[in-house]
Amino acid sequence: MTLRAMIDGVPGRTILHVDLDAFFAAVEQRDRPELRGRPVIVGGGPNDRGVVSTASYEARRFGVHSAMPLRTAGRLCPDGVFLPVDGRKYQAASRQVMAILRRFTPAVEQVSIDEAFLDVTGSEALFGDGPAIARRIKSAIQDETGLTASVGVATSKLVAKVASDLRKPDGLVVVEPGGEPGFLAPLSISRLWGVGEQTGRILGELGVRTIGELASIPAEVLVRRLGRHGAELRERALGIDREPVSGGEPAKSVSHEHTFDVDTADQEEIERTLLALSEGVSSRLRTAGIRAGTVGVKVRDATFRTVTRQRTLAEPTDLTEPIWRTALELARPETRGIRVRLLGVAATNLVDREQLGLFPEEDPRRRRAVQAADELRRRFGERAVTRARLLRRPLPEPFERDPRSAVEGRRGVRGVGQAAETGEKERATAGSDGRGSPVEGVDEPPAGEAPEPVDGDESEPEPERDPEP
Ligand code: TTP
Ligand code: MG
Ligand code: MG
Repeated sequence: MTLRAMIDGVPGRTILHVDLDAFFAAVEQRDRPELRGRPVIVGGGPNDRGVVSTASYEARRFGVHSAMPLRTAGRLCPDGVFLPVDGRKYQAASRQVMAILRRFTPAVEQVSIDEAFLDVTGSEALFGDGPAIARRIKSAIQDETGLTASVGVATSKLVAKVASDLRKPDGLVVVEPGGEPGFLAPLSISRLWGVGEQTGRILGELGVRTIGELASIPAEVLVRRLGRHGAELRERALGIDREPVSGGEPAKSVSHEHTFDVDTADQEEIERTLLALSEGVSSRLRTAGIRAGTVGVKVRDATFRTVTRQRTLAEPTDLTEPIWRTALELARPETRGIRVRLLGVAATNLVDREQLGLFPEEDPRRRRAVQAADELRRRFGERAVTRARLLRRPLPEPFERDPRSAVEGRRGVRGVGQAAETGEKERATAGSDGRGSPVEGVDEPPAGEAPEPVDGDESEPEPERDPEP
């Protein structure tokens, strides 16, 4: 197939990639005008042990960049203004920006706290062509949030992303249809998706440094050295990427629910069940590489009166303990003195992996212990590693669970993918949650929503975009 034919095979799309400039630092400079024009480094103090989350463009001139140890940044830029991470403030700014983007198309795929793809193919009649929409978006973001964004406009996500990164800050780069291979050719292969350390090394051995050089290598050679990945890379080097902008929202909640075989007023049973549900939720969060900013509970009593409560955490988490603690605090006032039919725990306000590298609270030993537990679950299955240790034992204090400790009632546990609503009391339709055996004793998902898989260990993690071969 000729290149032209391959490109013609993709119906013409107009895709934007929008990425905020020096995001965390820009929010700080916006809120404290005395910091504008100064080197600002977000992540902690210059003597702290963590790493830099981001640096303002003024600080980047000193060689400071994301993921660099703060102490190195302190040496490189001793007059820099070092600030702690204020995740809540950045989340609020991020939400504001994403809302602006959704005014231009419903097809907004947020890929991290400060960036998103937009498919504006259908919006052009309303708002003008791709470059016009990009300009409108940039000025709306500037006017309404005081932040600057860089935007790439192209026919694919791949090329739009490369383009948005090319003239930062405050950039606007438009790649005309058909101009993709020429646009990419002089750029370093490190700008392509799927070129990590290993692939980069192999390509280096082939003498390939630029995307143009990559495109000129015969496909057979690339396939011999890199397998199927080699063929994909070559397509990418030519600017071919058919991946759609996923219009829908990313997963909004992870939740597990349990319907008791017999309504219960036993606080200990209720609290243990909340632990099991919290563990299921946290395990799923870890599998997906996300954390929850908000925890909710659902309590349904014997008369089908349903109460939901939710609370935002001080810091997003994917650990059982803080989820369980919050669930207990929320559920206790609602379960006191009533017979409980159903309990649910939901994690909402989800933040993604890219944001996770950043929050410096991480204790690496604890993280390793949790990962070991997850690994055991994956290898042996939930039930093989979780025996009935908790059963008929006093309820332990909240803690991050030992991988071998038990979660009882697992088989009745199932999520319905439903976010908790703040403080709302609703009356459910009687009979909507018929019960029986643990497996059948599961709530019907609301119409149109698929039930989530039983237990975290059975849900496969999303494949990485471009696993190294
Ligand atoms: P980026 O968009 O990668 O970086 P940036 O917005 O700071 O700068 P640029 O102008 O180059 O886009 O990441 C967005 C935010 O995510 C960033 O402001 C801080 C956070 N972050 C980290 O905390 N650690 C990291 O290693 C990276 C890459 C980002
Ligand atoms: Mg950015
Ligand atoms: Mg970004």
